[in-house]
Amino acid sequence: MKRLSEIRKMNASELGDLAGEIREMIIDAVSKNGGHLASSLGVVELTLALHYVFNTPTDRLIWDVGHQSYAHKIITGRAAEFASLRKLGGLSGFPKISESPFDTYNTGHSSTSLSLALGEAVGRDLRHEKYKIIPIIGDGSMTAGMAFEALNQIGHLKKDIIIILNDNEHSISKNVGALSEYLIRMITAPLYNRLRRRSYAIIRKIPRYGRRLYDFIYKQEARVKGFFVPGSFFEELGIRYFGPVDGHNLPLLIEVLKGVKDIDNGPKMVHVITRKGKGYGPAEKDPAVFHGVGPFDRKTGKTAKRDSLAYSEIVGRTLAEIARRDRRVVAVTAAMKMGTGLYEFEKQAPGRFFDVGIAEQHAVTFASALAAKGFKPFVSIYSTFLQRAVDQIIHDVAISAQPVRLLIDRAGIVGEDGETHHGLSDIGIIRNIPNFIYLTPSNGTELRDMLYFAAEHGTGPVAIRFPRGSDRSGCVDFSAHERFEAGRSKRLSTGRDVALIAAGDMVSVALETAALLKESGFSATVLNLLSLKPLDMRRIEKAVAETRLFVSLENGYVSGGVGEHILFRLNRELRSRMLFAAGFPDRFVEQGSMLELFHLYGLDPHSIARKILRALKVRNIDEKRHSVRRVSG
Ligand SMILES: Cc1ncc(C[n+]2csc(CCOP(=O)(O)OP(=O)(O)O)c2C)c(N)n1
Repeated sequence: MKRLSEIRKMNASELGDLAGEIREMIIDAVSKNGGHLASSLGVVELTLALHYVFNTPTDRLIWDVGHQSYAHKIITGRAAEFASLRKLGGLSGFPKISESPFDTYNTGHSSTSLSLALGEAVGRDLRHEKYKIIPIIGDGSMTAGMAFEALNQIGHLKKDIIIILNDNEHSISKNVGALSEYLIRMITAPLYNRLRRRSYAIIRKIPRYGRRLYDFIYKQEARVKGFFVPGSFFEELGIRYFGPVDGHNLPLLIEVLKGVKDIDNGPKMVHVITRKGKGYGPAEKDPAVFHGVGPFDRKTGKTAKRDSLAYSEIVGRTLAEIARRDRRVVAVTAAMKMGTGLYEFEKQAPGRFFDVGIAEQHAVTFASALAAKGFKPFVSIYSTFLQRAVDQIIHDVAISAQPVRLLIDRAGIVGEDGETHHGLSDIGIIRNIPNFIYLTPSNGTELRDMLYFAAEHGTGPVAIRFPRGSDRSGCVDFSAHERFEAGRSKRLSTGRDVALIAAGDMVSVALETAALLKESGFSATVLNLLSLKPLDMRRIEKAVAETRLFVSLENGYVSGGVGEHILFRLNRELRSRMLFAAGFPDRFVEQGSMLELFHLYGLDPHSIARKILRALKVRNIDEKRHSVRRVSG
């Protein structure tokens, strides 16, 4: 791969060839490692144009979410390592400060780029520095409240920022939330027409490309009118609007960006139209599937078939089933209807399905009012994104004990997406909010039972946390469900030496650990907690009292976790039997496959069994010594 200084000297046709080469590299790496394919393919020309026109890294590109930054990584000195994308110890799938000076901020969650850009612009100006700041935000990310909070202040402070609005009409699925009535009014409004004339006048003056750009805009206009905030909205906020520009026409993009770069004062926005998945047929055809995708066959575009059902699919199917019988059940997603499995619910009850866009805070408060109106809202959000809505969970749901059902998907480590995406904090957060019932299944059947329980529980909020991936038992009976009782754990085996008190997906680790211990002649009690709140203290105490040592196991941070809480609730004598709390330490966990990470953090059955065996053997020796001393004394 050419160096950036050489790329900046290339002519149009060389740049075009380079775009093709970059696409090849992206498709190749993602087909092997998985990743965010469609978004990254969509911005190859835009990325080249930005680095071509701006003096990066002195000028600062801020990629919103950062999932589309693959081309950026390739042309900023990381081509040789690109095959390690998302691997343990390899390149991150998101911008990462520690990786390169071109990566300006650590990102992964959406809609932070405008706030970062403004904060940086204020800092730059206070320090009398001179450089450009360019946030690149997608039309999906632009729908989140945080982006609007930033726009509000950007228009007010009028700092020199160049916002690139990357409009591909998609969030993960088709973008939602069009303020269409407002738009219709806007399109006919005099301001819009005035603005349009001005934009056209600027664009037509661009040497060589002006005419073509003008024609493109003209053709796009019908479509742009369908976009929820055409330029006039931004203009009203004090942000100069340019576009729309064809995001795959490199020479044109370069000219437009050069023109806008030279306007020194105030915030500007360049509206760029791109195609998600551009250059790879299957991804263009189905951008939602190729938004974030596992390894696939690049010839056919087919992903590997899973042999067991994902937890999210169990949620989607079971809720669709419950909704068929109960018309009060409604489902809410924040732009993740595919990932959360709720597309199944949408098929069953489209009128009771709500995709609110990337708006986790709104999703929770919206659901609280639906609950207040007598409906049964299920809100499914990934653990990591639910962090956005902690105040809404406390203020709008818990205080008034609204029966909102929170489905906390991708709880625990998630693997290759790394630090920004692991869901390690929800136990510490939700367990400490009054009024919540908080459950965690160890398999799909238990998840189904809990969903039925949650649908019927009408006196307060219920949260259910479950991990990324599949129920490994692989056998979920969709024709039946059993009554579930909150606050009751399940004893899976009885032993004398150690009690393994496990939550959620750590139950299978506990069972495997018990099997390993058995091979060495030790027996274990395994307790499946099921309920993180209320805790089944009676059974926990009994299990601990009947064994010599105990270990808690959870897929979350130890600090603030359920093991710590159990320890606090036990009496002094039983407390002294805790050997360790298995979970993640107080640090941000890197990327890697889930198996690798469990191993790295000593959370696989072999590592856990090894520690327990060491302790049991030491105790055996101590106890023998004691009895020898007692006999001889
Ligand atoms: C707070 C938060 N919620 C949800 C997500 C999951 N997510 C990642 S990318 C994405 C869609 C972003 O759409 P857009 O900004 O238009 O970018 P595109 O992928 O279309 O280029 C979503 C919902 C996230 N990263 N952060």
